[in-house]
Amino acid sequence: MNDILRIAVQKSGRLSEDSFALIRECGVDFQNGIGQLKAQATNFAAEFLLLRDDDIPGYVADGVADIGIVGENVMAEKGKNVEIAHRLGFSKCRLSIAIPKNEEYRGVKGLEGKNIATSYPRILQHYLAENKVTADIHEISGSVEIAPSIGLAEAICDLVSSGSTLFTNGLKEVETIFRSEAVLIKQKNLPEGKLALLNKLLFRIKSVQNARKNKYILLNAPKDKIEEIRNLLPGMRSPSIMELADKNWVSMHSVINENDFWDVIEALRGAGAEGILVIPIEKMIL
Ligand code: PRT
Ligand code: ZN
Repeated sequence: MNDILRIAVQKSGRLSEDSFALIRECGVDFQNGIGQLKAQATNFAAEFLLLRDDDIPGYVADGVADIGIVGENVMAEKGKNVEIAHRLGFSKCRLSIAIPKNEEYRGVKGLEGKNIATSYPRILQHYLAENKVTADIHEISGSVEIAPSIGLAEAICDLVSSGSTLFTNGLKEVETIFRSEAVLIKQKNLPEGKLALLNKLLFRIKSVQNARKNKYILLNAPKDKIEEIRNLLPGMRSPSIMELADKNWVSMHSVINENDFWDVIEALRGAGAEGILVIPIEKMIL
């Protein structure tokens, strides 16, 4: 009774904006004042703990928070007893090994005996052990990219998204050892009441994600092209078809996936569809 779901979120950093946006799109409102470490949801049985991302897996494992939003890289590095409840698809990046760009890369075995600087010693060690390579791992907490140029290490292992930081520091990416995105993690043994709240939140998150991935489409079709156009529109079940004042035409409504959006639009035009309207979907309940 009167359970409250305690949700750990990065206070300020690369995960924060998307995390807060997702929570708000799920219809959960809260006041997030500057300097505040805790925020109460006003219309959902939840409380937010605003933390550094590195602390989130530990807080969830210890039960201080019930769930949390964190990069999968941090979850894997901390090695705490938590599990992924859902993948969130934002803050995508990769953990890669990089070496000075003028050096020849001789494969992972070529790293044998080298000094590698990283903030991710655990993931790196695991990768090297899998490849039967022994290297000297130097753990540093930031500015990993400058380590080779100041003579601290011969290679680095750091997060990469666009690759421009590596490029600026005269490095080249030679191995990707881990791919990451933001994940919703949970404590392993949540009591029933909290689990029910988590499931309620997950249902909303999935509806928001489905809506983001799909668009609502309306178009006019000549009656003799209905079958052809219908085959191009998968829809949730099948497209809705409505009569128009002009008896030779109908209006067709459906949902299309963002991934094949332009291909479908071109095929629809080719099949004789006209007046195509595409509208964002706010929530999509499957
Ligand atoms: O203060 P706090 O401890 O909470 O935050 P933080 O500074 O430790 O982390 P933050 O906010 O920088 O990143 C949080 C999470 O965002 C990471 O754990 C990743 O899951 C994710 N993420 C996604 C990234 C990047 N992309 C990213 N590009 N985290 C860091 N980077 C850095 C990287 O370390 C490197 O310095 O960006 C640089 C490389 O970027 P490109 O675009 O030049 O390749
Ligand atoms: Zn951090």
